[in-house]
Amino acid sequence: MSGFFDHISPIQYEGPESDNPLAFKYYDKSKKVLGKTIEEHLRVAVCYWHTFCWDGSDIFGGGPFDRPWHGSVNDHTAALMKLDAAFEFFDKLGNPFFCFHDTDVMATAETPREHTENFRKIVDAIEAKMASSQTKLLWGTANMFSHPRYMAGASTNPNPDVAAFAALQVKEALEATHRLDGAGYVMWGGREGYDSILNTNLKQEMDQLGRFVAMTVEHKHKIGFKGDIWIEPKPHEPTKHQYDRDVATVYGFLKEYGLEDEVGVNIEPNHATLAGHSFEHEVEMANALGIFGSIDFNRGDPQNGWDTDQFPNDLRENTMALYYILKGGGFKNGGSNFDAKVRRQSRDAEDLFYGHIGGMDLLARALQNAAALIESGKLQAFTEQRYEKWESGMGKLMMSNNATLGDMAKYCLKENNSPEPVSARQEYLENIVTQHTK
Ligand code: XUL
Ligand code: CO
Repeated sequence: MSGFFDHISPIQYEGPESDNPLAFKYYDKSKKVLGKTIEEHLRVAVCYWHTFCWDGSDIFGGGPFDRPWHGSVNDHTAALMKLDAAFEFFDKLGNPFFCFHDTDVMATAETPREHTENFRKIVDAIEAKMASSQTKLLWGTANMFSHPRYMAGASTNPNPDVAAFAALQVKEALEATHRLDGAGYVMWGGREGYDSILNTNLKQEMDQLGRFVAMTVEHKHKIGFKGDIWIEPKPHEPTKHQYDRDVATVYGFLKEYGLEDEVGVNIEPNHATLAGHSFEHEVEMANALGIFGSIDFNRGDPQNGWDTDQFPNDLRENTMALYYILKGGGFKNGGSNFDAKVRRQSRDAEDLFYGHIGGMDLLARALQNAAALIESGKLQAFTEQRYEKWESGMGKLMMSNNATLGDMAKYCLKENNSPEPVSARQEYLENIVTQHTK
């Protein structure tokens, strides 16, 4: 045991009446909900980057966090210390999964050879660590946005040598994810976008990105990785226009490059709201397009127009999102990754526990609310009834490709019917959600 969290005992479920801030009040992992345990439904993951890498620095100042596992230089010894801290944290929190970027886990590298060497060395150590832990890998990814070489993008860079470095990173990270038995692989296009159209060949960059994602899919099949690949939409930040702005845009991109059956989406609520959407809109859009994959749970700040990555705490928002996740069949390879960071003034290691305990309790509650909404059947019944006329008559003929525009017009004239508007009952439905938000 490395002893970074000696003062914290393993987190237990104590129930809603508990006063213990270091206990779960709702995340009763073995409780059954709609035939599966809460743990099996949610597939909670802790992310490496915000939790173990970030030192609390922001654009105005250095890092105030107390992180004894951060070495003075990020060499392999420091990477091993961080790994010890991470698995001690996982073992105490009891999260079944974790997620990482290559650069989160490894010693800093400058050249391609150094990158490969340092990354492979730490993947060996992660594999050994996982052998004596219950925590599995939800997904891996490559960080192709922090290093200045990626200033103008990774695969969308004007310089193909930068894309080649990105290819090396993705190849290594995908192979490591496969080796560590990850359920998925995420591609967030950190700087796959542009700041000014004046210096950008948009079509060329989109084609580069399309080919790069296709090469990643080809490599997945070549190495026999059976997990999923997910793109993580975000409208802007760091670039002004990110090519993968929201779920619908990503779907259009996948269609354009023939990848819609191969790649899904990892949805993040703070990215959804930055794009002007609600979280549940993005989930249901992914369901409708058949590309729902995984979630990076967090929240933004309604008054701040950027990606604040706070731990989720809005019960209604998450009840709604989980309702649409369950309605779509729930998580398969995906899960609930907390892409969330404690605030800069929450400097102690125990604040990391408060953040995750709160998030897991919230999701457990939201899941049970969502299950109750599914079981009541009221929202579903109302929506089905609203569209039932499409199951017969002219509606059915149109949707089965058995009517032309002329046929519809002829029918309309024959019936000579001016349809009466019908109430959509929004408040009635909102009251049902309120009644189930407990
Ligand atoms: C950035 C973001 C990333 C991805 C992984 O906004 O969400 O952390 O989740 O690269
Ligand atoms: Co994310």
